[in-house]
Amino acid sequence: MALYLGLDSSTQSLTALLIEVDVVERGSSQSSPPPAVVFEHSISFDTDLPHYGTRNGTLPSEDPSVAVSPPLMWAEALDRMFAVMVSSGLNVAELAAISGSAQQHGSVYLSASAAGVLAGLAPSEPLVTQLRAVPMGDDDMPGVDDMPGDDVTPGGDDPPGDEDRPADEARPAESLLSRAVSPIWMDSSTSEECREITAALGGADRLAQLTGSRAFERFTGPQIRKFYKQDPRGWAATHRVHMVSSFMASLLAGAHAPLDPGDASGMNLMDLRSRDWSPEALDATAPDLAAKLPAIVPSSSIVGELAPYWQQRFGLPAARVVAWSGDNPCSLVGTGLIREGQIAVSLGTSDTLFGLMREPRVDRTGTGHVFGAPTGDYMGLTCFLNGGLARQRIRDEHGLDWDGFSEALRATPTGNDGGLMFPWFEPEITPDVRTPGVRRVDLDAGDATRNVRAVVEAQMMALANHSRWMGVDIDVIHATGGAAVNTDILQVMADVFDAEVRRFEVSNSACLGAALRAYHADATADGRELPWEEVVGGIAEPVPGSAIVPRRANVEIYGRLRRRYAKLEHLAIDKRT
Ligand code: XUL
Repeated sequence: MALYLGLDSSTQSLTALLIEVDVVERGSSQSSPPPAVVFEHSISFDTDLPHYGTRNGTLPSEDPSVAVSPPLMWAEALDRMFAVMVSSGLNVAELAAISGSAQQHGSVYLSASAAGVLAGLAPSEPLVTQLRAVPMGDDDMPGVDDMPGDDVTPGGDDPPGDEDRPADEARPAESLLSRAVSPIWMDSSTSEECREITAALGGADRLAQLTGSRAFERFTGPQIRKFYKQDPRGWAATHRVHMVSSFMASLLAGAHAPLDPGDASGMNLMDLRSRDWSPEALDATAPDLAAKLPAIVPSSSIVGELAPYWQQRFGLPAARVVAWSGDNPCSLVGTGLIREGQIAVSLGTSDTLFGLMREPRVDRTGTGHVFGAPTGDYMGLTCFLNGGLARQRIRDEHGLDWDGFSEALRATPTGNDGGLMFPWFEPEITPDVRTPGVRRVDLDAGDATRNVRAVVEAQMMALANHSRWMGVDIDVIHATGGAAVNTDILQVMADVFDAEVRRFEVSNSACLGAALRAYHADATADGRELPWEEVVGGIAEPVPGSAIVPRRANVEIYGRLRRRYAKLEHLAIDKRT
């Protein structure tokens, strides 16, 4: 038996999931038992580590466009997680490999002393105490003697002499960090830097073709540029910029870890085709950036072994540390999407569609993203803001509950007799609609049942139309998220996409994906060829018997309606922007 650990460092929590695999049986026959989940645990940053003062995982900020988190909180959570895991009674001596998933786009800024601190971690002291300690003779931390004490949150008071720096950019007390805080994916404060990078790269389309996405405020390149512009001294003191993923892997390996293409593609800095840094994009972002970034390695790379700190403090073996990736690439594996043609649609507060792509095709409309996939392929991802939010607004406006919502859907004909809606209750990401407002065509706003059908049909047609850029012939959809329990909504999805829809119950899909990636990388490192079908088989699979098949007559109706919807959407956007 072998244990594989997947960790997920997300915005609000750190989750761990261990799978047990009968590697001998698994290597010899296809009928061997699939991997089984034997441990799952979550640590909430706000409630379990309240001394960092986060709300929903981020530090309070007066500027609503700023979203930063304390990176030492993530490190402390890791330490706590191992303590919980080893006291669970599992035979941790069987731990063979560890990988991880992390919120994408977040960045961690480390000083020149970080490599020494990481390599010299003593098992007798908690991790975070050592990361925070100031070694003697450290001269790359100005005013270090005046630093706030351990009991001050990183986002707290400015140290003396740093009056001009924004509060959330206070020079850190920690020798390891050259910046106390990490900007994360919820930050939208870099519009100016997005414009500058876009101009330097010759326009949004060119940047998207090169890196997989046009410039987005939350992407790491614009965030790095903002830091370099606002705090040149802090930038000069930065020796290594890690993503959350490679920072966490570095803590486990006790050395600077490389980055995988899945997470590196969320930076506006990686050349999508070469899977290496784009010198042009680096030049457009900040000086000396090439020297400060980790190397990019394939996702299945072993980046080291568990550092002596973890082995000795927790009685763990020298398990392999596998490159971490972003949460979306990990979710691709965790939802069993390992061939082109399978996609996932997550129906949550917002709706997200993602799937594997063999080729790096890029969205010319600039709303979709292309990331590296853990399989060595690519993945496309498109996010629709007015998802569950819009369904709920319609439900509430007409005084319905979810059963009533379903009844309304069943009571109305496919195509809604021509009644259409553009449900932009909030500014929409896909398509890009900055000024919100719901638009209706041949539809009375007071007609409850037809508005229910209109919102669902609109969302499914938008999902289908705005995923065409992926160039994927979709045959199977794994539907996840709260609204995936509603089979009436899933029937519309099947009919609009002309694809079979299967319900997928995800809990911790990113974390499961990370554990499965550890399993795959471990086998590969041993020279065993382990097909991805075998990795996900029996564990990352849809609910048995949940398949909903498209109905021919409805597919034909939606084929025509989708074209009409696309045309009217253009007109509606013109009126909104
Ligand atoms: C993807 C994105 C989010 C974060 C969430 O572009 O910003 O999905 O990865 O953790």
